[in-house]
Amino acid sequence: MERILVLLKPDAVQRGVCGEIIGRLEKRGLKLIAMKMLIMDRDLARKHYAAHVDKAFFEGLIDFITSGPLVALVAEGRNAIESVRSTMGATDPLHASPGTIRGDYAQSVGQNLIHGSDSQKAAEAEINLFFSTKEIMDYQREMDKWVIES
Ligand code: IDP
Ligand code: MG
Repeated sequence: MERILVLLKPDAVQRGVCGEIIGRLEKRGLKLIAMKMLIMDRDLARKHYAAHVDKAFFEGLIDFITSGPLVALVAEGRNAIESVRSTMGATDPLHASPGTIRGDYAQSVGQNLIHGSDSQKAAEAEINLFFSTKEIMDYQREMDKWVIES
């Protein structure tokens, strides 16, 4: 099964929409296998966003993502990465379709509520940055037979 690291960014915590966002992922059928709240330090933030180090918005992004508590979680499912990223919507909320998290709740590219890994390789690296092996739960969910076609 595929895994993805999801962050409910500090704006999601401040705006009180974490439950709504997690609910949407759960209702999509994704299985939550790890979750915690933390404040990212700049070192972790720079590692997490290393791919963007040369972008003009990099320092602003690091300021924002370290500005307060966020929720980190790992979701699992068949095609979890595409499922989560299509539920998130486009990076710039102005171009995100209505019905997506960003399209329904966000206005600004720098405050777009949610992060989701964009590839299996990125997901593995990002999950390892936030979670130890023992923090990732291994359990069966009875409903999965009603979500995932065999
Ligand atoms: P993603 O979050 O949809 O995967 P990325 O291109 O990986 O988008 O960018 C990482 C984050 O950097 C975005 O979620 C957004 O918060 C921020 N970002 C991306 N492009 C811009 C920009 O043009 N200005 C300001 N912030 C940006
Ligand atoms: Mg990205």
